[in-house]
Amino acid sequence: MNYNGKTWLLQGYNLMDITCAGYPLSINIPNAKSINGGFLVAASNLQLSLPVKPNQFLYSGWQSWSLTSWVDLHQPVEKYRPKILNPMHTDTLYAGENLPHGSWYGAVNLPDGKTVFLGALACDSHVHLDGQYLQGWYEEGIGEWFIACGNENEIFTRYSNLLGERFGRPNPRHPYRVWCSWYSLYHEIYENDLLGILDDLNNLPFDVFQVDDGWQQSVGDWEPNNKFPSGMPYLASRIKSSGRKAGLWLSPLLVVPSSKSFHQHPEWLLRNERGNLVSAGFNWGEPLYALDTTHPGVLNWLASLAGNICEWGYDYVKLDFLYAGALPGKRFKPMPREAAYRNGMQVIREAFGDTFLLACGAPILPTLGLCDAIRIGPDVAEVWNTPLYQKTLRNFSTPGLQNALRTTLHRLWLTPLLQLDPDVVYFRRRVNNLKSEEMDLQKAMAEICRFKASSDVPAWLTQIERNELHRFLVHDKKIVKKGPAVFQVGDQTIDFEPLVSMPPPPSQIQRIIGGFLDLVAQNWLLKIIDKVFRKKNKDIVRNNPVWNRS
Ligand code: 9PG
Repeated sequence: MNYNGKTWLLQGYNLMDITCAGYPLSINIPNAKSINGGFLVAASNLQLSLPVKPNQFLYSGWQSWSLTSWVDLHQPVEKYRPKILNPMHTDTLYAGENLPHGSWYGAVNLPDGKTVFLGALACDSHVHLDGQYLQGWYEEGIGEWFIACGNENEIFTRYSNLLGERFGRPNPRHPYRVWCSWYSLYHEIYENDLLGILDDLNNLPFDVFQVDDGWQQSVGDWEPNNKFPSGMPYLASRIKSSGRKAGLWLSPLLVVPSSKSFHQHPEWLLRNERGNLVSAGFNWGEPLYALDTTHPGVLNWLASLAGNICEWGYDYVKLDFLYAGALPGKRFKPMPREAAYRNGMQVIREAFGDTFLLACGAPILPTLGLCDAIRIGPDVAEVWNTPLYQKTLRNFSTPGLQNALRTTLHRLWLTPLLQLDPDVVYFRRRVNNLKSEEMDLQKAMAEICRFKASSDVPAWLTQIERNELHRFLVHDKKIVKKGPAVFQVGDQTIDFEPLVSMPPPPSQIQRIIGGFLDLVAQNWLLKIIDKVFRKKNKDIVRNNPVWNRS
Protein backbone atom coordinates (compact mmCIF):
# COMPACT_ATOMS: atom_id res chain seq x y z
CA MET A 1 0.00 0.00 0.00
CA ASN A 2 1.51 3.27 -1.00
CA TYR A 3 -0.26 6.54 -0.52
CA ASN A 4 1.31 9.91 -1.24
CA GLY A 5 4.72 8.49 -0.54
CA LYS A 6 3.50 6.86 2.67
CA THR A 7 3.97 3.12 2.90
CA TRP A 8 2.36 0.75 5.32
CA LEU A 9 5.25 -1.65 5.18
CA LEU A 10 3.74 -3.78 7.84
CA GLN A 11 0.35 -4.30 6.28
CA GLY A 12 -0.96 -7.63 7.45
CA TYR A 13 1.84 -7.90 9.98
CA ASN A 14 0.83 -6.55 13.34
CA LEU A 15 3.19 -5.80 16.14
CA MET A 16 0.80 -5.17 18.98
CA ASP A 17 -2.58 -6.51 19.99
CA ILE A 18 -4.77 -4.27 22.08
CA THR A 19 -8.16 -4.76 23.60
CA CYS A 20 -10.26 -1.66 23.37
CA ALA A 21 -13.71 -1.65 25.02
CA GLY A 22 -13.77 -5.41 24.59
CA TYR A 23 -12.64 -5.35 20.94
CA PRO A 24 -9.52 -7.19 19.86
CA LEU A 25 -7.61 -4.75 17.63
CA SER A 26 -4.06 -4.83 16.38
CA ILE A 27 -1.71 -2.09 15.28
CA ASN A 28 1.57 -1.95 13.37
CA ILE A 29 3.37 0.06 16.09
CA PRO A 30 4.52 -1.59 19.32
CA ASN A 31 4.30 1.42 21.64
CA ALA A 32 0.59 2.02 22.39
CA LYS A 33 -0.01 3.42 25.85
CA SER A 34 -3.29 2.75 27.59
CA ILE A 35 -5.07 5.89 28.88
CA ASN A 36 -8.55 6.54 30.21
CA GLY A 37 -10.94 5.42 27.49
CA GLY A 38 -8.43 4.42 24.85
CA PHE A 39 -4.81 4.32 23.73
CA LEU A 40 -2.19 6.88 22.76
CA VAL A 41 0.38 5.99 20.08
CA ALA A 42 3.16 8.02 18.46
CA ALA A 43 3.60 7.19 14.77
CA SER A 44 3.99 8.70 11.34
CA ASN A 45 1.94 5.88 9.76
CA LEU A 46 -0.45 3.97 11.90
CA GLN A 47 -2.50 1.00 10.83
CA LEU A 48 -5.34 -0.35 12.90
CA SER A 49 -6.80 -3.74 11.95
CA LEU A 50 -10.51 -4.04 12.62
CA PRO A 51 -12.07 -7.28 13.84
CA VAL A 52 -14.86 -7.17 11.23
CA LYS A 53 -15.82 -5.21 8.14
CA PRO A 54 -17.42 -1.88 9.14
CA ASN A 55 -20.67 -0.63 7.63
CA GLN A 56 -20.29 3.15 8.07
CA PHE A 57 -17.44 5.64 7.92
CA LEU A 58 -17.34 9.10 9.48
CA TYR A 59 -15.95 11.43 6.82
CA SER A 60 -14.28 14.38 8.44
CA GLY A 61 -14.13 17.34 6.06
CA TRP A 62 -11.10 19.60 6.02
CA GLN A 63 -12.56 23.08 6.46
CA SER A 64 -15.79 24.75 7.65
CA TRP A 65 -17.68 24.08 4.41
CA SER A 66 -16.41 20.53 3.70
CA LEU A 67 -18.81 17.61 4.10
CA THR A 68 -18.60 15.93 7.49
CA SER A 69 -20.95 13.02 8.01
CA TRP A 70 -21.48 9.36 8.72
CA VAL A 71 -21.86 7.62 5.38
CA ASP A 72 -22.91 4.04 4.52
CA LEU A 73 -19.96 2.24 3.00
CA HIS A 74 -21.97 0.69 0.21
CA GLN A 75 -22.52 4.28 -1.05
CA PRO A 76 -19.24 6.07 -0.33
CA VAL A 77 -18.86 9.79 -0.99
CA GLU A 78 -17.98 10.61 -4.57
CA LYS A 79 -15.42 13.13 -5.76
CA TYR A 80 -16.44 16.74 -5.25
CA ARG A 81 -17.63 18.43 -8.43
CA PRO A 82 -16.96 20.73 -10.15
CA LYS A 83 -13.25 20.16 -9.81
CA ILE A 84 -12.45 23.82 -10.39
CA LEU A 85 -14.14 24.65 -7.06
CA ASN A 86 -12.34 21.90 -5.11
CA PRO A 87 -10.04 24.33 -3.29
CA MET A 88 -13.10 26.00 -1.74
CA HIS A 89 -14.86 22.79 -0.80
CA THR A 90 -12.36 20.13 0.19
CA ASP A 91 -8.67 19.39 0.69
CA THR A 92 -7.25 19.46 -2.85
CA LEU A 93 -4.43 17.09 -1.96
CA TYR A 94 -6.92 14.30 -1.27
CA ALA A 95 -9.79 15.35 -3.54
CA GLY A 96 -8.90 12.49 -5.89
CA GLU A 97 -8.63 9.79 -3.23
CA ASN A 98 -10.89 6.79 -3.78
CA LEU A 99 -10.91 5.54 -0.20
CA PRO A 100 -13.18 7.02 2.50
CA HIS A 101 -11.07 9.83 3.95
CA GLY A 102 -11.04 12.03 7.02
CA SER A 103 -8.92 15.04 7.83
CA TRP A 104 -7.20 14.39 11.21
CA TYR A 105 -9.62 11.67 12.28
CA GLY A 106 -11.86 8.96 10.99
CA ALA A 107 -14.20 6.48 12.59
CA VAL A 108 -16.16 3.42 11.61
CA ASN A 109 -19.35 1.90 12.90
CA LEU A 110 -19.25 -1.88 13.18
CA PRO A 111 -22.32 -4.06 12.60
CA ASP A 112 -22.95 -4.29 16.37
CA GLY A 113 -23.38 -0.49 16.47
CA LYS A 114 -20.09 0.23 18.26
CA THR A 115 -17.66 2.85 17.00
CA VAL A 116 -13.91 2.48 16.41
CA PHE A 117 -12.05 5.77 16.25
CA LEU A 118 -8.60 6.83 15.10
CA GLY A 119 -7.77 10.51 15.56
CA ALA A 120 -4.61 12.60 15.38
CA LEU A 121 -3.72 15.02 18.16
CA ALA A 122 -1.77 17.35 15.90
CA CYS A 123 -2.15 19.01 12.48
CA ASP A 124 -1.20 17.84 9.00
CA SER A 125 -2.66 14.39 9.55
CA HIS A 126 -5.22 12.15 7.86
CA VAL A 127 -7.12 8.91 8.23
CA HIS A 128 -8.66 6.63 5.63
CA LEU A 129 -10.30 3.24 5.51
CA ASP A 130 -8.77 0.55 3.33
CA GLY A 131 -10.95 -2.56 3.62
CA GLN A 132 -10.62 -3.70 7.22
CA TYR A 133 -7.74 -1.33 8.00
CA LEU A 134 -8.08 2.17 9.44
CA GLN A 135 -4.87 3.92 8.44
CA GLY A 136 -3.62 7.25 9.71
CA TRP A 137 -0.62 9.29 8.61
CA TYR A 138 1.11 12.60 9.18
CA GLU A 139 2.14 14.48 6.05
CA GLU A 140 5.52 15.04 7.71
CA GLY A 141 7.21 13.46 10.71
CA ILE A 142 5.71 11.66 13.66
CA GLY A 143 2.76 12.67 15.78
CA GLU A 144 0.36 11.39 18.42
CA TRP A 145 -2.76 9.33 17.76
CA PHE A 146 -5.74 8.52 19.91
CA ILE A 147 -7.44 5.13 19.45
CA ALA A 148 -10.80 4.51 21.09
CA CYS A 149 -13.77 2.18 20.80
CA GLY A 150 -17.30 2.03 22.08
CA ASN A 151 -19.84 4.81 22.37
CA GLU A 152 -19.48 7.69 19.88
CA ASN A 153 -20.37 10.44 22.36
CA GLU A 154 -17.89 9.22 24.95
CA ILE A 155 -15.13 8.84 22.36
CA PHE A 156 -15.56 12.40 21.12
CA THR A 157 -15.69 13.79 24.66
CA ARG A 158 -12.27 12.23 25.29
CA TYR A 159 -10.91 13.32 21.91
CA SER A 160 -11.96 16.93 22.50
CA ASN A 161 -10.34 16.84 25.97
CA LEU A 162 -7.07 15.64 24.50
CA LEU A 163 -7.20 18.31 21.79
CA GLY A 164 -8.00 20.99 24.38
CA GLU A 165 -4.90 20.00 26.36
CA ARG A 166 -2.73 20.35 23.26
CA PHE A 167 -4.22 23.35 21.45
CA GLY A 168 -5.61 25.31 24.39
CA ARG A 169 -9.01 26.93 24.60
CA PRO A 170 -9.96 30.59 24.12
CA ASN A 171 -11.05 32.52 27.21
CA PRO A 172 -14.71 31.72 27.72
CA ARG A 173 -16.95 34.58 26.61
CA HIS A 174 -20.66 34.95 26.60
CA PRO A 175 -21.82 34.10 23.08
CA TYR A 176 -22.81 37.17 21.11
CA ARG A 177 -26.06 37.55 19.22
CA VAL A 178 -25.09 38.70 15.77
CA TRP A 179 -26.81 40.58 12.97
CA CYS A 180 -24.84 39.86 9.77
CA SER A 181 -25.49 41.57 6.43
CA TRP A 182 -24.72 38.65 4.11
CA TYR A 183 -27.84 36.44 3.83
CA SER A 184 -30.21 39.22 2.81
CA LEU A 185 -28.18 41.92 1.13
CA TYR A 186 -25.20 39.89 -0.15
CA HIS A 187 -22.95 42.35 -2.02
CA GLU A 188 -25.64 45.05 -2.06
CA ILE A 189 -24.47 46.83 1.06
CA TYR A 190 -24.41 50.61 1.25
CA GLU A 191 -23.44 52.73 4.24
CA ASN A 192 -26.77 54.50 4.32
CA ASP A 193 -28.84 51.31 4.10
CA LEU A 194 -26.83 49.70 6.87
CA LEU A 195 -27.36 52.74 9.10
CA GLY A 196 -31.08 52.56 8.34
CA ILE A 197 -31.13 48.88 9.30
CA LEU A 198 -29.19 49.63 12.46
CA ASP A 199 -31.95 52.07 13.46
CA ASP A 200 -34.67 49.57 12.56
CA LEU A 201 -33.06 46.94 14.77
CA ASN A 202 -33.55 49.25 17.78
CA ASN A 203 -35.21 46.99 20.35
CA LEU A 204 -33.89 43.70 18.96
CA PRO A 205 -31.12 42.68 21.36
CA PHE A 206 -28.28 41.91 18.93
CA ASP A 207 -24.88 42.31 20.60
CA VAL A 208 -23.03 42.66 17.29
CA PHE A 209 -23.82 44.40 14.01
CA GLN A 210 -21.55 42.70 11.49
CA VAL A 211 -20.83 44.12 8.05
CA ASP A 212 -20.11 41.24 5.68
CA ASP A 213 -18.50 40.99 2.23
CA GLY A 214 -19.07 44.00 -0.05
CA TRP A 215 -17.45 46.93 1.82
CA GLN A 216 -13.89 46.45 0.51
CA GLN A 217 -12.27 47.77 -2.63
CA SER A 218 -11.16 44.32 -3.57
CA VAL A 219 -10.25 41.00 -1.95
CA GLY A 220 -6.68 41.88 -0.99
CA ASP A 221 -7.27 45.65 -0.84
CA TRP A 222 -8.91 46.14 2.52
CA GLU A 223 -10.01 49.77 2.19
CA PRO A 224 -13.65 50.83 1.83
CA ASN A 225 -15.16 51.18 -1.64
CA ASN A 226 -17.37 54.08 -2.71
CA LYS A 227 -20.48 52.49 -1.17
CA PHE A 228 -18.97 53.58 2.18
CA PRO A 229 -18.31 57.28 1.57
CA SER A 230 -17.84 58.23 5.24
CA GLY A 231 -15.22 55.53 5.79
CA MET A 232 -15.05 52.53 8.07
CA PRO A 233 -14.29 54.34 11.39
CA TYR A 234 -17.48 56.38 10.99
CA LEU A 235 -19.60 53.25 10.50
CA ALA A 236 -17.96 51.54 13.49
CA SER A 237 -18.64 54.56 15.71
CA ARG A 238 -22.30 54.72 14.61
CA ILE A 239 -22.69 50.99 15.34
CA LYS A 240 -21.05 51.35 18.72
CA SER A 241 -23.17 54.32 19.69
CA SER A 242 -26.18 52.03 19.24
CA GLY A 243 -24.69 49.97 22.10
CA ARG A 244 -23.50 47.11 19.92
CA LYS A 245 -20.13 45.73 18.92
CA ALA A 246 -18.98 46.60 15.43
CA GLY A 247 -18.31 43.53 13.29
CA LEU A 248 -16.46 43.31 9.99
CA TRP A 249 -15.82 40.55 7.43
CA LEU A 250 -12.55 40.01 5.63
CA SER A 251 -10.63 37.19 3.96
CA PRO A 252 -7.07 38.14 4.87
CA LEU A 253 -5.25 35.15 3.39
CA LEU A 254 -6.74 35.53 -0.09
CA VAL A 255 -6.10 37.88 -3.03
CA VAL A 256 -7.74 38.26 -6.44
CA PRO A 257 -5.98 39.38 -9.65
CA SER A 258 -7.94 42.64 -9.78
CA SER A 259 -6.49 43.75 -6.43
CA LYS A 260 -3.47 46.03 -6.08
CA SER A 261 -1.89 43.64 -3.56
CA PHE A 262 -1.79 40.90 -6.18
CA HIS A 263 0.32 43.06 -8.52
CA GLN A 264 2.42 44.81 -5.91
CA HIS A 265 3.72 41.65 -4.24
CA PRO A 266 3.93 38.67 -6.57
CA GLU A 267 6.52 37.20 -4.18
CA TRP A 268 3.88 36.92 -1.43
CA LEU A 269 1.71 34.51 -3.39
CA LEU A 270 1.66 30.78 -2.78
CA ARG A 271 3.18 28.84 -5.67
CA ASN A 272 3.74 25.17 -6.47
CA GLU A 273 7.04 23.37 -7.10
CA ARG A 274 7.02 24.59 -10.71
CA GLY A 275 6.62 28.22 -9.64
CA ASN A 276 3.00 28.50 -10.80
CA LEU A 277 0.36 30.14 -8.62
CA VAL A 278 -1.67 27.70 -6.52
CA SER A 279 -5.41 27.99 -7.17
CA ALA A 280 -7.51 28.85 -4.12
CA GLY A 281 -10.72 28.45 -6.15
CA PHE A 282 -12.95 30.88 -8.03
CA ASN A 283 -15.34 33.46 -6.56
CA TRP A 284 -16.39 37.09 -7.13
CA GLY A 285 -16.06 36.38 -10.88
CA GLU A 286 -12.29 35.88 -10.50
CA PRO A 287 -9.73 33.19 -9.76
CA LEU A 288 -8.51 33.18 -6.15
CA TYR A 289 -4.94 32.99 -4.93
CA ALA A 290 -3.42 32.47 -1.50
CA LEU A 291 -0.82 34.36 0.48
CA ASP A 292 2.25 32.50 1.74
CA THR A 293 1.93 32.88 5.52
CA THR A 294 5.58 32.01 6.07
CA HIS A 295 6.78 35.07 4.13
CA PRO A 296 7.93 37.89 6.46
CA GLY A 297 6.38 40.51 4.16
CA VAL A 298 2.99 38.78 4.39
CA LEU A 299 3.22 38.50 8.17
CA ASN A 300 4.00 42.22 8.55
CA TRP A 301 1.17 43.08 6.20
CA LEU A 302 -1.29 40.85 8.12
CA ALA A 303 -0.28 42.44 11.42
CA SER A 304 -0.74 45.97 10.09
CA LEU A 305 -4.07 45.03 8.45
CA ALA A 306 -5.34 43.71 11.79
CA GLY A 307 -4.02 46.83 13.51
CA ASN A 308 -5.93 49.08 11.05
CA ILE A 309 -9.18 47.25 11.61
CA CYS A 310 -8.82 47.59 15.39
CA GLU A 311 -8.02 51.27 14.97
CA TRP A 312 -11.11 51.73 12.85
CA GLY A 313 -13.03 50.53 15.92
CA TYR A 314 -14.16 47.00 14.93
CA ASP A 315 -14.13 44.56 17.81
CA TYR A 316 -15.72 41.47 16.19
CA VAL A 317 -14.10 40.15 13.03
CA LYS A 318 -15.20 37.33 10.73
CA LEU A 319 -12.07 35.95 9.07
CA ASP A 320 -13.19 34.10 5.97
CA PHE A 321 -11.70 31.78 3.31
CA LEU A 322 -8.97 30.89 5.79
CA TYR A 323 -8.27 27.52 4.13
CA ALA A 324 -6.19 29.52 1.62
CA GLY A 325 -3.37 29.70 4.18
CA ALA A 326 -3.10 25.90 4.38
CA LEU A 327 -3.21 24.91 0.70
CA PRO A 328 -0.42 22.65 -0.54
CA GLY A 329 2.48 24.62 -2.06
CA LYS A 330 6.15 25.50 -1.88
CA ARG A 331 6.62 28.09 0.83
CA PHE A 332 9.22 30.75 1.59
CA LYS A 333 10.00 28.86 4.79
CA PRO A 334 9.45 25.14 4.27
CA MET A 335 7.06 23.71 6.83
CA PRO A 336 3.93 21.53 6.83
CA ARG A 337 1.02 23.48 5.34
CA GLU A 338 -1.20 23.56 8.42
CA ALA A 339 1.78 24.65 10.50
CA ALA A 340 2.22 27.47 7.96
CA TYR A 341 -1.44 28.41 8.43
CA ARG A 342 -1.02 28.50 12.20
CA ASN A 343 2.06 30.65 11.75
CA GLY A 344 -0.04 33.26 9.94
CA MET A 345 -3.01 32.93 12.27
CA GLN A 346 -0.80 33.40 15.31
CA VAL A 347 0.30 36.78 13.96
CA ILE A 348 -3.30 37.70 13.17
CA ARG A 349 -4.46 36.63 16.65
CA GLU A 350 -1.78 38.68 18.40
CA ALA A 351 -2.33 41.77 16.27
CA PHE A 352 -6.08 41.68 16.93
CA GLY A 353 -5.55 41.45 20.69
CA ASP A 354 -8.85 41.05 22.45
CA THR A 355 -11.00 41.34 19.30
CA PHE A 356 -13.50 38.50 18.96
CA LEU A 357 -12.40 36.34 16.01
CA LEU A 358 -14.82 34.13 14.11
CA ALA A 359 -13.04 31.77 11.70
CA CYS A 360 -14.90 30.76 8.52
CA GLY A 361 -13.93 28.56 5.59
CA ALA A 362 -11.28 27.49 8.08
CA PRO A 363 -9.46 24.15 8.46
CA ILE A 364 -10.87 22.85 11.74
CA LEU A 365 -8.03 21.45 13.87
CA PRO A 366 -5.46 24.08 12.83
CA THR A 367 -7.81 26.85 14.01
CA LEU A 368 -8.10 25.50 17.57
CA GLY A 369 -6.64 27.79 20.20
CA LEU A 370 -6.38 30.72 17.78
CA CYS A 371 -9.95 31.91 17.25
CA ASP A 372 -12.95 32.41 19.54
CA ALA A 373 -15.49 30.80 17.24
CA ILE A 374 -15.59 28.78 14.04
CA ARG A 375 -18.19 28.11 11.35
CA ILE A 376 -18.73 24.37 11.31
CA GLY A 377 -20.78 23.92 8.15
CA PRO A 378 -21.42 25.26 4.67
CA ASP A 379 -23.48 28.43 4.18
CA VAL A 380 -27.19 28.28 4.80
CA ALA A 381 -29.43 29.62 2.04
CA GLU A 382 -33.09 30.43 1.45
CA VAL A 383 -33.51 26.89 0.12
CA TRP A 384 -33.32 23.41 1.69
CA ASN A 385 -31.01 22.14 -1.05
CA THR A 386 -30.18 22.68 -4.72
CA PRO A 387 -30.92 19.61 -6.89
CA LEU A 388 -28.18 20.50 -9.38
CA TYR A 389 -25.51 20.27 -6.68
CA GLN A 390 -27.20 17.54 -4.66
CA LYS A 391 -28.05 15.10 -7.43
CA THR A 392 -25.92 15.98 -10.41
CA LEU A 393 -22.68 17.31 -9.01
CA ARG A 394 -22.86 15.37 -5.70
CA ASN A 395 -21.45 18.34 -3.88
CA PHE A 396 -22.58 18.75 -0.26
CA SER A 397 -20.41 21.75 0.59
CA THR A 398 -22.46 24.29 -1.30
CA PRO A 399 -24.97 26.73 0.26
CA GLY A 400 -28.24 25.18 1.39
CA LEU A 401 -29.85 24.50 4.75
CA GLN A 402 -29.67 20.70 4.53
CA ASN A 403 -25.93 20.72 3.79
CA ALA A 404 -25.35 23.23 6.58
CA LEU A 405 -27.28 21.19 9.16
CA ARG A 406 -25.68 17.88 8.15
CA THR A 407 -22.10 18.99 8.59
CA THR A 408 -22.85 21.16 11.65
CA LEU A 409 -24.53 18.19 13.37
CA HIS A 410 -21.44 16.03 12.95
CA ARG A 411 -19.13 18.65 14.42
CA LEU A 412 -21.00 19.46 17.62
CA TRP A 413 -18.41 17.46 19.55
CA LEU A 414 -16.15 20.53 19.22
CA THR A 415 -18.36 22.40 21.74
CA PRO A 416 -15.86 22.33 24.63
CA LEU A 417 -13.08 23.74 22.42
CA LEU A 418 -14.51 26.99 21.03
CA GLN A 419 -17.80 28.62 20.08
CA LEU A 420 -19.56 26.93 17.15
CA ASP A 421 -21.31 28.95 14.47
CA PRO A 422 -24.05 27.05 12.61
CA ASP A 423 -24.65 30.16 10.42
CA VAL A 424 -27.64 32.50 10.49
CA VAL A 425 -31.30 31.72 11.15
CA TYR A 426 -34.14 33.02 8.96
CA PHE A 427 -37.28 34.44 10.51
CA ARG A 428 -38.58 36.20 7.40
CA ARG A 429 -40.97 34.50 5.00
CA ARG A 430 -40.24 37.16 2.42
CA VAL A 431 -37.40 36.33 -0.03
CA ASN A 432 -37.23 32.85 1.45
CA ASN A 433 -38.23 29.43 0.09
CA LEU A 434 -37.74 27.47 3.30
CA LYS A 435 -40.72 25.73 4.86
CA SER A 436 -41.67 26.52 8.45
CA GLU A 437 -40.51 23.07 9.62
CA GLU A 438 -37.13 23.65 7.99
CA MET A 439 -36.80 27.04 9.65
CA ASP A 440 -37.62 25.40 13.00
CA LEU A 441 -34.73 22.96 12.53
CA GLN A 442 -32.42 25.84 11.86
CA LYS A 443 -33.58 27.60 15.02
CA ALA A 444 -33.06 24.40 17.02
CA MET A 445 -29.49 24.02 15.72
CA ALA A 446 -28.69 27.61 16.71
CA GLU A 447 -30.02 26.85 20.22
CA ILE A 448 -27.89 23.70 20.39
CA CYS A 449 -24.78 25.65 19.34
CA ARG A 450 -25.71 28.59 21.60
CA PHE A 451 -24.74 30.85 18.71
CA LYS A 452 -27.57 33.07 17.54
CA ALA A 453 -27.30 35.07 14.37
CA SER A 454 -29.64 36.39 11.70
CA SER A 455 -29.39 38.41 8.51
CA ASP A 456 -33.04 39.32 8.32
CA VAL A 457 -33.64 42.92 7.34
CA PRO A 458 -36.20 44.22 9.87
CA ALA A 459 -38.22 45.85 7.08
CA TRP A 460 -38.73 42.36 5.60
CA LEU A 461 -40.26 41.00 8.81
CA THR A 462 -43.91 41.06 9.81
CA GLN A 463 -44.65 42.04 13.40
CA ILE A 464 -45.18 38.35 14.27
CA GLU A 465 -41.82 37.38 12.77
CA ARG A 466 -40.11 40.23 14.56
CA ASN A 467 -41.58 38.99 17.85
CA GLU A 468 -40.34 35.46 17.08
CA LEU A 469 -36.86 36.82 16.44
CA HIS A 470 -37.02 38.80 19.68
CA ARG A 471 -38.01 35.71 21.66
CA PHE A 472 -35.24 33.68 20.02
CA LEU A 473 -32.65 36.28 21.01
CA VAL A 474 -33.86 36.70 24.57
CA HIS A 475 -34.63 33.13 25.65
CA ASP A 476 -32.19 30.22 25.54
CA LYS A 477 -33.95 26.89 25.32
CA LYS A 478 -32.96 23.97 27.48
CA ILE A 479 -30.93 21.42 25.49
CA VAL A 480 -30.65 17.73 26.35
CA LYS A 481 -28.63 15.46 24.08
CA LYS A 482 -30.42 12.15 23.79
CA GLY A 483 -28.27 10.44 21.16
CA PRO A 484 -25.63 11.34 18.55
CA ALA A 485 -28.28 13.00 16.37
CA VAL A 486 -31.22 13.34 18.77
CA PHE A 487 -31.75 16.45 20.88
CA GLN A 488 -34.42 17.76 23.11
CA VAL A 489 -34.67 21.48 22.43
CA GLY A 490 -37.09 23.07 24.88
CA ASP A 491 -40.14 20.80 24.76
CA GLN A 492 -39.41 19.54 21.24
CA THR A 493 -37.46 16.33 20.48
CA ILE A 494 -35.61 16.38 17.17
CA ASP A 495 -33.89 13.52 15.42
CA PHE A 496 -31.71 15.18 12.78
CA GLU A 497 -30.48 11.88 11.32
CA PRO A 498 -33.28 11.16 8.79
CA LEU A 499 -33.34 14.83 7.76
CA VAL A 500 -29.72 15.07 6.86
CA SER A 501 -28.80 11.51 5.81
CA MET A 502 -27.06 11.30 2.44
CA PRO A 503 -29.34 11.15 -0.60
CA PRO A 504 -29.43 8.02 -2.81
CA PRO A 505 -26.75 7.74 -5.52
CA PRO A 506 -27.34 9.60 -8.79
CA SER A 507 -28.85 7.90 -11.82
CA GLN A 508 -26.61 7.14 -14.81
CA ILE A 509 -27.94 10.15 -16.69
CA GLN A 510 -27.32 12.46 -13.72
CA ARG A 511 -23.77 11.12 -13.55
CA ILE A 512 -23.19 11.87 -17.23
CA ILE A 513 -24.59 15.39 -16.91
CA GLY A 514 -22.42 15.89 -13.80
CA GLY A 515 -19.33 14.86 -15.76
CA PHE A 516 -20.24 17.21 -18.57
CA LEU A 517 -20.82 20.13 -16.18
CA ASP A 518 -17.48 19.43 -14.59
CA LEU A 519 -15.85 19.91 -17.98
CA VAL A 520 -17.66 23.12 -18.88
CA ALA A 521 -17.32 24.69 -15.43
CA GLN A 522 -14.50 26.96 -16.50
CA ASN A 523 -13.69 30.52 -15.49
CA TRP A 524 -15.84 32.08 -18.22
CA LEU A 525 -18.93 30.17 -17.11
CA LEU A 526 -18.36 30.87 -13.44
CA LYS A 527 -17.95 34.54 -14.30
CA ILE A 528 -21.36 34.55 -16.00
CA ILE A 529 -22.94 32.73 -13.04
CA ASP A 530 -21.46 35.33 -10.68
CA LYS A 531 -22.94 38.14 -12.80
CA VAL A 532 -26.37 36.49 -12.85
CA PHE A 533 -26.29 35.96 -9.09
CA ARG A 534 -25.32 39.58 -8.43
CA LYS A 535 -27.96 40.93 -10.79
CA LYS A 536 -30.65 38.75 -9.20
CA ASN A 537 -29.71 40.02 -5.81
CA LYS A 538 -29.54 43.62 -6.83
CA ASP A 539 -33.12 43.25 -8.11
CA ILE A 540 -34.26 41.68 -4.85
CA VAL A 541 -32.75 44.45 -2.77
CA ARG A 542 -34.16 47.14 -5.11
CA ASN A 543 -37.64 45.60 -5.11
CA ASN A 544 -37.88 45.27 -1.37
CA PRO A 545 -37.66 48.15 1.10
CA VAL A 546 -34.37 47.77 2.92
CA TRP A 547 -35.22 50.07 5.80
CA ASN A 548 -38.03 52.30 6.99
CA ARG A 549 -37.35 55.70 5.50
CA SER A 550 -40.10 57.38 7.56
C1 9PG B 1 -19.13 36.30 1.71
C2 9PG B 1 -19.55 34.94 2.20
C3 9PG B 1 -20.19 34.99 3.61
C4 9PG B 1 -20.44 33.57 4.10
C5 9PG B 1 -19.15 32.79 4.06
C6 9PG B 1 -18.58 32.79 2.65
O1 9PG B 1 -18.03 29.68 -3.69
N1 9PG B 1 -18.02 29.13 -2.56
O2 9PG B 1 -17.76 27.95 -2.42
C7 9PG B 1 -18.36 29.92 -1.43
C8 9PG B 1 -18.55 29.30 -0.21
C9 9PG B 1 -18.91 30.06 0.87
C10 9PG B 1 -19.07 31.42 0.74
C11 9PG B 1 -18.88 32.04 -0.47
C12 9PG B 1 -18.52 31.27 -1.57
O3 9PG B 1 -19.49 32.13 1.82
O4 9PG B 1 -19.33 31.48 4.50
O5 9PG B 1 -20.96 33.59 5.41
O6 9PG B 1 -19.37 35.68 4.50
O7 9PG B 1 -18.39 34.12 2.21
O8 9PG B 1 -18.58 36.22 0.44
